[in-house]
Amino acid sequence: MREFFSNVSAIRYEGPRSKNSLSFKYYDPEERIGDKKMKDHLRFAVAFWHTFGFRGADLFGSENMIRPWDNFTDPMERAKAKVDAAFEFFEKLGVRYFCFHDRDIAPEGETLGETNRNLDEITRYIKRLMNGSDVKCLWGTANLFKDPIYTHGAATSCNVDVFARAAAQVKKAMEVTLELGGQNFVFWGGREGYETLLNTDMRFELDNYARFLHMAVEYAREIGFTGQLLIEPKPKEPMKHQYDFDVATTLAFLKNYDLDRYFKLNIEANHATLGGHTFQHELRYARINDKLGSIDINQGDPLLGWDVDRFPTDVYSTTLAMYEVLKNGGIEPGGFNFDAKVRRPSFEPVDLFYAHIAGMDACAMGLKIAHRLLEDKVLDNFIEERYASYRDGIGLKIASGEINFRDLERYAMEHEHIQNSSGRQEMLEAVLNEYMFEQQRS
Ligand code: XUL
Ligand code: CO
Repeated sequence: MREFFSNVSAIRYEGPRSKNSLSFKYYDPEERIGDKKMKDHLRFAVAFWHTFGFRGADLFGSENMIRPWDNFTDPMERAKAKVDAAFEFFEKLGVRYFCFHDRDIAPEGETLGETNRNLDEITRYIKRLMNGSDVKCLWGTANLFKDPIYTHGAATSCNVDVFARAAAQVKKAMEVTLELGGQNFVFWGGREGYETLLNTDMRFELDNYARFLHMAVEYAREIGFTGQLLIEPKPKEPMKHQYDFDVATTLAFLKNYDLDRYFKLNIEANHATLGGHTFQHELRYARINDKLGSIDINQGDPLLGWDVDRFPTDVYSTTLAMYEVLKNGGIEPGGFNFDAKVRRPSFEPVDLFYAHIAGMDACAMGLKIAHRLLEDKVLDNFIEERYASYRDGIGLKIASGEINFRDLERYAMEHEHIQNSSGRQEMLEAVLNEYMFEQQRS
């Protein structure tokens, strides 16, 4: 097979003392953390779009990135070269999953039929490469936001022809995902939202969105796609307001339309922060509702108010994220998709390796710290103690739903002297730091 990253060989675990930047310092796939090996906790996936499709363009500048798999004039040849580069990258990095949009992997033709035939040909090509490796597909999705036809939305478009086209596209993307053995299928409502309510029938758009998702559920069942169906919340960008704003909004929508039993959520770190939440908040909200399905692992920038999709290097954030994942008992069949892109000045192909290594190591560090926090029950014990008053007496009656306002008034009159205890936030933050920096308390 042709080589696109000839200056990089397989990335190995060399431990924290290694000075080799093309090695893992913390991600040791074979290391056992609790009941599983690290590689089974951290089902990392590479995103086709950012890693092999992003060329560095921004609002002010054109493409600047060197990508040797682009050097083919025929679009199908170029698509195959991209797949070759991708598999070389997966193998060298030791990542076992990938994620893709339909339009990431194959060029569009003159007609929908031709586009679908292109997709079929590339799907066969990918399958052939998958056969010779243990790389699997974490999830597929349909790109319902790039084409100008989706100007007013896809499933929430005011134009019925667009609704039908979006359905046809999801139908095909689902077939391709099934063909590639995808373990999940994602819906990110990139243009499902509005720019102004002055021209928007919000109720009708939400009803249509739900009808669309019900048809998707039905079609998945019909073709035997048994993977997890996921919705990826995001509050804004590209639309001013997106309907799947955050976890809470998305759950309310799913429940309203009787869709909640079919879907879980794909939580993205930078979408959480765009919505005014921490990543941990979104993971927690999904987890306690049994809806934590998969993760798009990246990070925002506190100084920038849009979706910057940086690689996750903030270990505080990965620690608290891994804490939720471990509490959830893992996220399989979901995984950790690097929905992240290198910065425009990091334009060399080797930067793709540095970026993923940085992200994988930060997740591994977070996993190890979160595991120790859980083993020692540092936060669990504190929280348990904090709510102790609900474990007996009147507290237990409240918690088991056996009391009313009348009884509570009587109790309150007999207990007028109320004493609260400190929440000890700063103490707990210091404890977290001790665990982060491995200075175990004696
Ligand atoms: C956009 C985003 C998408 C989805 C898949 O912000 O996160 O890449 O993950 O469409
Ligand atoms: Co995403």
